Amino acid sequence: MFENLTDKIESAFSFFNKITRLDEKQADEGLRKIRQALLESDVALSVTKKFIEDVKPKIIGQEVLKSVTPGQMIIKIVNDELIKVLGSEKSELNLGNVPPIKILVVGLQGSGKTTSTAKLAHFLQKKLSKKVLMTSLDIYRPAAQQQLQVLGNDNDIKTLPIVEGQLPVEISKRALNAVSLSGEDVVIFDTAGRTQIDQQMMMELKQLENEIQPHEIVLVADSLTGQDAVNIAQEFQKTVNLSSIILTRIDGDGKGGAALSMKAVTGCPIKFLATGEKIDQLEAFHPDRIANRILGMGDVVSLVEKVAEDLEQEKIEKIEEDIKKGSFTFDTYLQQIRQMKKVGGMSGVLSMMPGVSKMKKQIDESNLDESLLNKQEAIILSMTQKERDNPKIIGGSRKKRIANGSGTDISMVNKLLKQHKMMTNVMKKMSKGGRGALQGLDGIPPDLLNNLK
Ligand SMILES: Nc1nc2c(ncn2[C@@H]2O[C@H](COP(=O)(O)OP(=O)(O)OP(=O)(O)O)[C@@H](O)[C@H]2O)c(=O)[nH]1
Ligand SMILES: [Mg+2]
Repeated sequence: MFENLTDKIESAFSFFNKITRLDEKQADEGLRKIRQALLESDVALSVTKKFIEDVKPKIIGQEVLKSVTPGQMIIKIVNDELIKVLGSEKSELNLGNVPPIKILVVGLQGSGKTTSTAKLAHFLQKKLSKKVLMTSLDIYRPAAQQQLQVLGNDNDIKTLPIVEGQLPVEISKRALNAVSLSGEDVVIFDTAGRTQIDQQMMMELKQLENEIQPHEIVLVADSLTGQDAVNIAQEFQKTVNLSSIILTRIDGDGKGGAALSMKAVTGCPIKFLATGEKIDQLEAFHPDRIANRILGMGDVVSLVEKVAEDLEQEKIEKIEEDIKKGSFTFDTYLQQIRQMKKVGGMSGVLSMMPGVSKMKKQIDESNLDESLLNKQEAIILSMTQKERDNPKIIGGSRKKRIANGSGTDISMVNKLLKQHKMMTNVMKKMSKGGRGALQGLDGIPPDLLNNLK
């Protein structure tokens, strides 16, 4: 499964692996290959476009970590973005209500509803120790109810006895009655296959939804139909409240376009993948594992994660070291700003240090936003090394040059210089008392906080 997509993405990565420095032109060329790989794998155009738009600034803005290559960095970025597109978190069936949990299974003809109903029941019984009753509401296709009954008998799953001549709504009432007497935890309703253009059949589904009031409406969609599977999901959503998707025939799907587009286009999470005809060929859908399967790069991803973690730790330790020594140059401040942007602003950094909860609260309340950090970063980058080490030498003409270079104005530069001076004083105060003083510090001095705004 996903072999085609994997091959194509790998060739894009081999391009990135050859380069040593990332500039916009090279990023564009590599991204063009990824875009092509996604489109050729039937990923929806809108999803592909958004994917590339989201990845691009991350690739260009990224400082390449030492001990990994640009190619490895990009694999990690693409991996994270894939997980996002696939739905970020593992979604589970909504089983938390008072039993019986009612699950309605819907979908096109031949998509794999009956097989998936039995697989789901088997999964619930075996993995979650639930007692399950299966009920077929397919009175239209000859022997459809018997098909489910046979699957039940073969796999020790209870099915509602078949009574010829009953309508779907009547059968569903009988099933609900039966579970209220025999106490199953879950009742799964298999329905007849229908096309979205068959108005009458779609109306029947609405009626069943009203009657049964299911906790879950599961759409079974054939991943081999690619884009169509996604369109079908959107059509079904117009009639009933879909809450989950099972993608079937993943075993034959080399492209994976449906899997990649489904969540982003419909907003409805994929909860299971069906990977064959057998009863146990159903897997819970884990976006991170799927991304790993598509990229085949799990090792690289964990390597980059590890290196990034070590580096963050190194940086934090360096900042703490500087604070202890009472030295606080603009280089340290620049590091700190970058750190802040990464971990969610100033309060993110402070939350990593012990005993500064009061400061964190003050900063949260003062609404310091990222645009301010960006401006400050630009100002520091416009300083010479001498100026960063010794800000006292920054007089009128230097200020003008720095303001021009950073696209800010002199008052912003003044503000930053003043802030740096105040922070240096705070750091000195803290360093006198060693690290313990950081904990004893009673919040940020109000004049410093005001200046930050
Ligand atoms: N390879 C493969 N075959 C599958 C999968 N799921 C179902 N099938 C097969 O697809 C065929 C149709 O499956 P059903 O479960 O009867 O489909 P259905 O949606 O209930 O069909 P109707 O009730 O006629 O609408 C059967 O031969 C299944 O064995 C899957 O994940 N992989
Ligand atoms: Mg069926």
